[in-house]
Amino acid sequence: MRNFAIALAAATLVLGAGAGAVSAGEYEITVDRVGIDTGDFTRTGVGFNGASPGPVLRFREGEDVTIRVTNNLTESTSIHWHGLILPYQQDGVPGISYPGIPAGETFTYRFPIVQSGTYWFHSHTGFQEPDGAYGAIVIEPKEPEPYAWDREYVVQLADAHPHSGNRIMRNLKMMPDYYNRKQRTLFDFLGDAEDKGFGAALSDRKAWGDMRMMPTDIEDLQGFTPLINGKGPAQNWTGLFSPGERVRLRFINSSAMTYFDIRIPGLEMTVVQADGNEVQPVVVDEFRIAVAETFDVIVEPKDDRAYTIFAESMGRTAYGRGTLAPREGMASEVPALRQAPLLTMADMGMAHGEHGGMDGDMAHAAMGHEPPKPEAVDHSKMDHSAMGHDAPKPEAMDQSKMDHAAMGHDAPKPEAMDDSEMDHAAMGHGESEPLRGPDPFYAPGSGLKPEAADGGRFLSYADLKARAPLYPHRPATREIELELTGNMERYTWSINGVKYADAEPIRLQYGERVRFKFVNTTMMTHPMHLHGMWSILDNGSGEWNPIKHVISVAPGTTVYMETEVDAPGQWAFHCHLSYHADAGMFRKVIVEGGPPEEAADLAERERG
Ligand SMILES: [Cu+2]
Repeated sequence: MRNFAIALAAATLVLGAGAGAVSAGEYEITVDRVGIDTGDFTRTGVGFNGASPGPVLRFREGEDVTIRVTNNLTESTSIHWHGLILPYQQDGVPGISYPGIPAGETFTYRFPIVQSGTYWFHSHTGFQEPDGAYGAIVIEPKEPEPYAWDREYVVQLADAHPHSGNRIMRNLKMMPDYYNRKQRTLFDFLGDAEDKGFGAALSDRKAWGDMRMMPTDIEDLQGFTPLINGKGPAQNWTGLFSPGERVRLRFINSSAMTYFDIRIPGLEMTVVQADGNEVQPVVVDEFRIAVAETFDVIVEPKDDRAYTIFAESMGRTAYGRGTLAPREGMASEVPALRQAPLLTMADMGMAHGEHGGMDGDMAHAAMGHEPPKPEAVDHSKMDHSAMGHDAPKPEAMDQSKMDHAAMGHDAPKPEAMDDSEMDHAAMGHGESEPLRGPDPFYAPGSGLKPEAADGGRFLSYADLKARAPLYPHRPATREIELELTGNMERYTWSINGVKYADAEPIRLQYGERVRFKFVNTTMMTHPMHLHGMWSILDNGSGEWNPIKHVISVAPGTTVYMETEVDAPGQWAFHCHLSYHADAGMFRKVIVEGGPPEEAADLAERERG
């Protein structure tokens, strides 16, 4: 096992002086059984070129790459190039792009590199990615970037778990709170009763109980060890610098399930790219990175001392830790985990923010709408526009709560967010810290809204503005509403109440611009990832809306993104939490039309 750790360290340290490194355009990758040593536990997993994480692939914008992937496993595999714009047959999703790579076989990917920035690659087969099959991609741009740095490091995060992905999914299906170690206790309840009064505490408790959810359900997979470039906190991945240098850190969250809040005590971070695309620089003290997102930041450590890279999981159950230091072997203080946040009724879309929120009884009545009720899942078979209106079926209703139910009727459609749409259109245009309003990407009154540990600035989606628009700004040609749905009791996750296996593909027309409306009626945060085309996050910046490949949607919120439909073929569109995607929060997208030869190829593929 030790040898694996060393090989892995060597693999991830092939960066540093790497800016300008030669890319031959031809790559060989093997998919292998590998040993993983996190410092807390060792296990076998899946890796690339004999290690997990796999190599850092360095491409150059404008080159054509050929990548031969040989499967040394005894099962099928695949590699998906996350965030890369490429022909759909090269996208690497079994059952959508191609059949996958059978055991013992080699598949050759060929595609042009038409973009630059920080991305990553991972298996799209089963739970190979949570089991360790991921690596980083750095693409050097044709034109120099508009900022300078002296050295750079990939900082790739993961949430290694002692259990295999298959075992985790079996356990979650059997007992959805199997990995939730933060369940509330009678002691917590008595604390609530003291704070809010016994009645309020009781009805609040009853509401959560009726949803089969708990206010601590922020991380439905706990017990993992966060890794930075394959190293656990005790193994302390270290990047070297000379005081006064500008260091570019390419953060990639390759976790299966875990969001991280990242800070480097003593250093400000200038965010220059999000998901591989240039943003107008924002100086922050801390930022949250959703599963599958990337953020590039530049730091300038001036002192001859070590700085801790601290990546605290959003549910505060674990942290990743690395170090920037002038010399090998140095370390700095490791902060304590902050107190775990608690979800509020607002995170369920139950509260109306400033309008005073709902008391426990009202919230309880409104619960009748919620997907967690088994019969609500059947809504999926109905027209989506009818959803949320027919839910209070008699059997699901406590008749005495009828009035409340009527009042709460539209609560799960958080129009509170429509207010914030207006708010954030007006905000985030560069005003100084004290003037910033509430973060529009969290429900008003949310327990999840992050704050910087040391009182500084926490990056919001509202802060992200493209440096230059990638597309001419134009109104969307149509809107598609996608409700993010789930049933925590049975560990099913879905879109519009329908899981992938039962869903029709989403059909888009080549050349249109589609506006997607995500309505999150679950109490979990979902990082939504559309393959093959850019996701333009509507954060109120109009033509400067940031261009991303993952859009994180917090509980109780409505978030919009737009897509220029410019890539014919079949694409995956899913929540990037591995166990949510597998449980059904996943769609196939078919882009019809486009250049004639592509259309013909697609037609043939659809005929099977
Ligand atoms: Cu999800």
